[in-house]
Amino acid sequence: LRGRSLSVTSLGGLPQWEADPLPVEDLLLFEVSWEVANKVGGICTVIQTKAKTTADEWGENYFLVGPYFEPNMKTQVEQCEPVNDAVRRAVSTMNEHGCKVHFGRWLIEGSPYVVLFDIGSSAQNLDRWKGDFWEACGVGIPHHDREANDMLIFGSLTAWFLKEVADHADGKHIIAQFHEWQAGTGLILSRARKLPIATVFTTHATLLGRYLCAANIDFYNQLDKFDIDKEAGERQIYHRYCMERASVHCAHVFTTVSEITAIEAEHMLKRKPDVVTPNGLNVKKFSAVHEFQNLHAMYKARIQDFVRGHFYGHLDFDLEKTLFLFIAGRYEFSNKGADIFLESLSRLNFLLRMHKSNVTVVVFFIMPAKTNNFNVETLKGQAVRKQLWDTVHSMKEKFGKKLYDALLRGEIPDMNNILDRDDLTIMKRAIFSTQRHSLPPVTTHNMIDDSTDPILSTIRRIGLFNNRADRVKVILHPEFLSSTSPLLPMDYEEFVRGCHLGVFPSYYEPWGYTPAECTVMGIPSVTTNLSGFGCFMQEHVADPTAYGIYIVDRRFRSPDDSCNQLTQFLYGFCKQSRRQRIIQRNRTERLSDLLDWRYLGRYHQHARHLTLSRAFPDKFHMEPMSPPTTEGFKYPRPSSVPPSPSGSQTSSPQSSDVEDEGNEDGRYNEEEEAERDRRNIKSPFALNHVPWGKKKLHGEYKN
Ligand code: G6P
Ligand code: 1S3
Repeated sequence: LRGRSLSVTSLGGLPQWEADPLPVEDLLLFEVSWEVANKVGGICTVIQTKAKTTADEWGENYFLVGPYFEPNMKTQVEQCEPVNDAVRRAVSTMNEHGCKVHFGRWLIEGSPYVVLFDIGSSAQNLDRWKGDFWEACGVGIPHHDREANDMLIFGSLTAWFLKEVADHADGKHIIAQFHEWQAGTGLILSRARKLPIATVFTTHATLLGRYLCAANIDFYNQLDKFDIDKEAGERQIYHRYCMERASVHCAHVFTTVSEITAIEAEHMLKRKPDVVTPNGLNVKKFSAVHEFQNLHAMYKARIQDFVRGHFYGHLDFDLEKTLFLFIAGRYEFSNKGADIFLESLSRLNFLLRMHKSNVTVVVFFIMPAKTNNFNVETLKGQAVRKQLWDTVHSMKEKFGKKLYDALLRGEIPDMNNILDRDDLTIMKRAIFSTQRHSLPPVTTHNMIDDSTDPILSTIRRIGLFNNRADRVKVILHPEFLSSTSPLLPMDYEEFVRGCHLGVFPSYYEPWGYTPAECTVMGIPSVTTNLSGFGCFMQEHVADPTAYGIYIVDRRFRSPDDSCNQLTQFLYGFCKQSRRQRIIQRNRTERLSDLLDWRYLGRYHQHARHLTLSRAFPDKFHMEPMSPPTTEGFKYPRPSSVPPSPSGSQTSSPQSSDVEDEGNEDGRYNEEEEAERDRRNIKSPFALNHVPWGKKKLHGEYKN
C-alpha cells in the first residue's frame, strides 16, 4: 500500500484526504446485510446510497449479500449470471446442495451485484447449524426467537458462501463488511473457521442502547454504570446481545456511524470502534441552482391540496401563511423524540394563540403503526375537495363559454346575469357539502391500538384536537408515504421537499438520516446533540442555526428545558418571513457537500485499508497513518450573518419587517453570499486523530 497516493474527492472546498489507493483489481469486496434489497430501516439507506460510489471504485469486484424475498427480487433485482469465476462457482455449489441462492444486479444507482439467500430453503439445517454455532462461540439461540434463528441461517449461508469464494479466489484477497448483529453470525463463523478474509463489523445502533433508551432510562449519564449482562438478560435479549458482542470482538476492524455511538459501543459492547464512518447520501445537484426552491413550491402546492380536503369546513386559516412541519421514521415514541415534540407543539400552540399570530402550523407524524385502512372521515375530506373542484371546473367551463359567445357577438356580457339560478343553487349546495359537525381528524387511519397508541394518548392529554382556535394542527399518518396512496399521493422525497421544517428531536439516534435527507433537499430541520448527525453538524458547521440546522440540547438539559428550547426554535421559525425562509433554505442546501458519499466515503475506504493490513500484514502494510478526519474543519458562518453567540436565534436569516419583500426565488444576494462563503472555507485538514475519550459526554442536568 505504500508509494502511490490517492487524493480523494474534494467538494466545494472541503478538506482533501491523501491515501494510498487499494489495488481493487486484486481484491473482492463483499458487504453483508439483512437490508440488502430489503428495506427495513436506515441500514438499507446506507447501503443503497453508498452503492454508487463504491461500485465506481470497485467495479465488477463489489458484491452485496442479503436475504431473498420474492417480492423484492421481482421488483428490485435483475437476475443474471455471475461473471466472477469464484462467485459463480460458490453460487452453483450451494445451489447443487439444495440452497436457493439468487444472483443479479440491484436496480439502484451503481447497479451493484447482489447475492441473495433464500432462508426458508435451508431451514432444515437449523438444528445442525445451531450446534456449529455453539461449537464456534458458545452462544445458544432459543427456539422461540424466530428472528435470531433466521439470522443464524443467514449467517451460516454467508460463511459457507465466503468459504467457497475464498477457495477459488485465485490469489485475490477478500474483504467482507458485516452490518449490525443480524449479519454478524456470518462474521463469527468465518473467523471461527479461519477463512482468509479481512473482516469489518459495523454497528448502526447497539441492542442495549436501543432498549435502555426506549425504557426512558437516563442512558447517557450512566453509560459506565450498567451491568450490561444483567440488563440484556432482564430484557430477554441475552443471546442476541451475545451475537452482537461476539461479532464486534471477532472483527479485524470495528466501525460505527458516529462519535456518540462509538462511546456507547465502548460501554455496551466493550470495544472501542477503530473507525467512525459517518453516513452519507448520494447527493444530486441540479444544474439550475434554484431548482430545489421551485420543487419546494410545487410539492407544497400538493400538500396544500391535501390540507384543503382534510380541513374542509374548517379552512378559516390562510394556506399562504401555513407552515408544514413533519416528523418521520421508525415508530419509537421516545427514542425518536415524538414525546418532546408533542409537548413542544402544545407550548407553541399556546404562544401562537397568545401572540395572536396569523400563522398556522400543520404537523405531520409519519410513523408506521398497526392500522385497519384509512378512516372514512379522512377519505370523505378528499372526496369533498375533489367534488368541489369538479363543480368549480364545470362552472368555469360554462362561464367561459358564455363569455366566449358574448365576445364573439361583440358584447361585454352582463356580469350580473352570467350565472343563472341553477348555477347559484349548485354553488350553495357545494358550500353545504363542505359543512361538517366533527373536528378534522387527528389520524388518517383506523388505528388498531387506538386507545393505547402513545401519540394519540398524548394528543388526548394535551388536547391538540384540531379545534378552530388551535394554531397548531396535527395529523398522524401511521403509514409510510406512497405516490399511489388515494389520500396523499406523494412519495417521501416529494413530501419532504414540500414541507417547511423536519423535526427530529431524538433521544436515541446513532446517526439519523431524516435530518440529513432534509439538508440535501434544502429543507431546514431540527435535530439533537444526542444524534450522530446533530453532533457531526455541530462539529463541522460554525453556526448550524444559520444554515437551518436547529440542534436541541438533550444532553446537558432537563427534558423540560429541552422542550422549551425546541418550542423557541419552532416559534422563531414561525416568525420568519417568506423571504427569510427562502434564504435559509438556500443556506441549508449549501451543506449538502458535507453529506455526500463522494466525501464521506473516505471513512469506509480507511476501514478497508485497515482491515487488510490487520488480516494480511505480510501483504498489506499500512503506514501508521491517521484515519481521514475533518477535525478542526468548520463551515464558516454565512457572511451576511452578524457575529452573535453560536446557535442563537439571531443567526437566522436577517429579519425584515416587510413580509416577503424582495425577489421571491431567493436569487438576489444569496448567490454572492454562497460564492463568498465558498471562498472562505479553509481546509485546516488536521492529520492527527483525536481519541474518543477527549469528547465530553457525561452531561449533568442543569436542574
Ligand atoms: C420557493 C419558490 C418561491 C416561493 C417560495 C415559497 O422559494 O421558488 O417562488 O415563493 O418557495 O416559500 P415558503 O417558505 O413560503 O413555502
Ligand atoms: C439505525 O436505524 P434506526 O433508525 O433504527 O441505523 C441508521 C443508519 O446507520 C441510523 O441513521 C439510525 O440512527 C439508527 O437507528
